[in-house]
Amino acid sequence: MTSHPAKKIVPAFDVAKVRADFPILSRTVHGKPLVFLDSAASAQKPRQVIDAVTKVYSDEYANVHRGAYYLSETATANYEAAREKVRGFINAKNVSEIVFTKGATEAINLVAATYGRAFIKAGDEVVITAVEHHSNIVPWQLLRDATGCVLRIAPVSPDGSVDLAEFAKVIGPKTKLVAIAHVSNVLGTVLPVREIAGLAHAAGAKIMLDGCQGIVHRHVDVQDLGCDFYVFSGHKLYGPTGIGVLWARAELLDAMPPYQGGGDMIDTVTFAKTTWAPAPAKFEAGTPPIAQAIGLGAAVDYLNSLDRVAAADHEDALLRYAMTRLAQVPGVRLIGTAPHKAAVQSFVMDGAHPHDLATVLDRHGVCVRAGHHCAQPLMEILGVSATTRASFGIYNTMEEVDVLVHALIRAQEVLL
Ligand code: C6P
Repeated sequence: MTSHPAKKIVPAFDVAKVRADFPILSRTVHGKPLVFLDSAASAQKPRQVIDAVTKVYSDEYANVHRGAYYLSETATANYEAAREKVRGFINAKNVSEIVFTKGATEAINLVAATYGRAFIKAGDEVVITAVEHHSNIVPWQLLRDATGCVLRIAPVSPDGSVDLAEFAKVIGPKTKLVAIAHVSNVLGTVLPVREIAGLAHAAGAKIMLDGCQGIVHRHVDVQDLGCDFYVFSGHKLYGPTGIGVLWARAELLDAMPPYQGGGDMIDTVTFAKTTWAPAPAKFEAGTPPIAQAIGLGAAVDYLNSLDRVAAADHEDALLRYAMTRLAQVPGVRLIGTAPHKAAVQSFVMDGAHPHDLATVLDRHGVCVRAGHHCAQPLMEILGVSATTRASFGIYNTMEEVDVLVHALIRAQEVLL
């Protein structure tokens, strides 16, 4: 995980102030205060994002890049301003390197379908890891089926770490692309992505980072990370659903063929031949998710208004506290104890199915995710069919960890 740029030191993170920005956190569920511990699936939204989206639809809505009238020009300016906000947020060199997609899943499919089809041939190798989300497995299987390329899997250690020396063994002269998670959505492991980028580049390969979970918990500087592609979804970053980002180096986007054909991605069209607009328009066929992009811009503004160093420290403290408290519950086993972790914790409890556990926790107002977390191959390696997962955001508190632990103990009484 990248370290944060130097910022002013704030003594403590004001979580109460942050919570006040998220209207949903003051509601109850089953008569209990909401304890939302499923931000890795999708984060709640601050008032600032909700207001920004409402403003688009109530005040400033029109299609973008098309109309010669005031409202369309305003919508276009706001949409493009969101792109610039995202550029600044990840320190991309140029705004043309920011492609809006409908989410990380679409962004990965875009890379596989365009870069993959154009530059990866039969016998070439794509390296992923054992911890990947289905969204970073299946697109490469589709590419394998289409091209005859080979999918190689870097192993995961029992504690959830991805070992660099083991990783090096699956990279070789045939590797064309390394596509790996920045942070595991199941284990919370922070992968040594800078070092892996070094290995990939030394082998002459490109590297794509699935930043869905990574960008949520730390400062991301794509230039500093040394990657070639970085993707993420807006909805996990406190923004709306239906918007995601593909960042890629300009020369790669220039070389890649378009993903979909349609309006906005063309330069000229005749029945005989079509030429493409330059990136990012080349990859944004059709009317884009306008309000969603502007909402993501508002989420970026919101995060920039916080001290993100203090926010990350707060999340790390929550994780450490949760790991300690959960491990003390009899019959609970933590899944994912790597030394470098972000605020995601899976666990299993003897004699209780994760789904049943999640259902009982819900009666206490506690929202957690249970299941395979879209990582079935990882579940098989870990020897479990499912886990229960608590994931933390900037708005969670130590008291909520206590509520989780208390609810788990009550669940044991009900289920065992
Ligand atoms: N993980 C979770 O509960 P989309 O659905 O496109 O926004 O994101 C897909 C995705 C890709 N990579 C990683 C590492 C992810 O965590 C996710 C989404 C959610 O863990 C929903 S399955």
